[in-house]
Amino acid sequence: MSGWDQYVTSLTSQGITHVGIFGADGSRWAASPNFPTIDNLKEELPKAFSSQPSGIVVDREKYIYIRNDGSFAVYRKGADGMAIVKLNQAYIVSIGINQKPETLMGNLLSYFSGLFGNKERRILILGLDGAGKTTILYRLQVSEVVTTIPTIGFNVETVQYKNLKFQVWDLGGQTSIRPYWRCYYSNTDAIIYVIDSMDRDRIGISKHELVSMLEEDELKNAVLCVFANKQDLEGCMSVSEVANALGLTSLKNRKYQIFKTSAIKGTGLNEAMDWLANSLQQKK
Ligand SMILES: Nc1nc2c(ncn2[C@@H]2O[C@H](COP(=O)(O)OP(=O)(O)OP(=O)(O)O)[C@@H](O)[C@H]2O)c(=O)[nH]1
Ligand SMILES: [Mg+2]
Repeated sequence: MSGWDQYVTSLTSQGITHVGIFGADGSRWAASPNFPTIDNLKEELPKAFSSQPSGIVVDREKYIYIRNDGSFAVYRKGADGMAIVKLNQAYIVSIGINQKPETLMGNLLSYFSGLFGNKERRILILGLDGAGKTTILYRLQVSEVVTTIPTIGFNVETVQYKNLKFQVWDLGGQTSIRPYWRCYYSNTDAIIYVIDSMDRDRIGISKHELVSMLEEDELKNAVLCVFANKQDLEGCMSVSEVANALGLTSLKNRKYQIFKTSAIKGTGLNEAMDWLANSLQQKK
């Protein structure tokens, strides 16, 4: 199946009646079964985005122009809607029988914003004090190691990773501050939980904090990404030691993964962020 066929299949599986993808030269790249005939496709599609579009004839019936904003155009025929998206080299035409054009457009927009990532995701970075949370945040944001001081309160930054934009909240990890973590839980898409892999003495406390956090209702849909950090230090716990100590395998109903990272060396962070980006894409 080509990539275009996959777009068509995912869009029709979201309930859009007909989806067709056409090249700027009018050639058909992919279309759902029984995609209707559009007269003069090659001329009509560019015209849909002109300053004075007229109607578009589909299976001999005219869809009336409603609006276009240069990259999206909307048409309607009675109870049926049509929405057209203009890409660089192609047009995506969606037709919905008994579907309002606005609904079609909403479906297309949410599909494409998922693909091309305009939606900002909210991530919390949590973990005990000194685990490396703030170092990780700035490494992700500016690809540099910055000198940190213990965080009192929080840092919040926007991080663009590939096609996803993350709003990342880095909360201080000291004992006195931890009770405030829960003030930040609502609408969280993912948690990055950072472990100092050299800190054997406090891995039990870290597990306790993790487990009680995951019991919170507001976090029940949040994806969990554990960073076994400071892997550059000799004699640190291995990633499987950390996973065992945290009891990760007994987590129920939770999408999670653990990564070995070194915020100082910058290793493992991309793998972890790729996994997060993919998981969040699927979650939508
Ligand atoms: N060797 C090593 N040191 C690290 C690593 N990541 C962070 N550190 C160091 O660990 C110390 C604490 O890092 P921070 O990023 O301030 O820790 P934090 O989790 O934000 O701590 P709080 O703000 O107190 O909760 C700093 O001296 C960092 O340079 C790492 O991967 N390897
Ligand atoms: Mg900090």
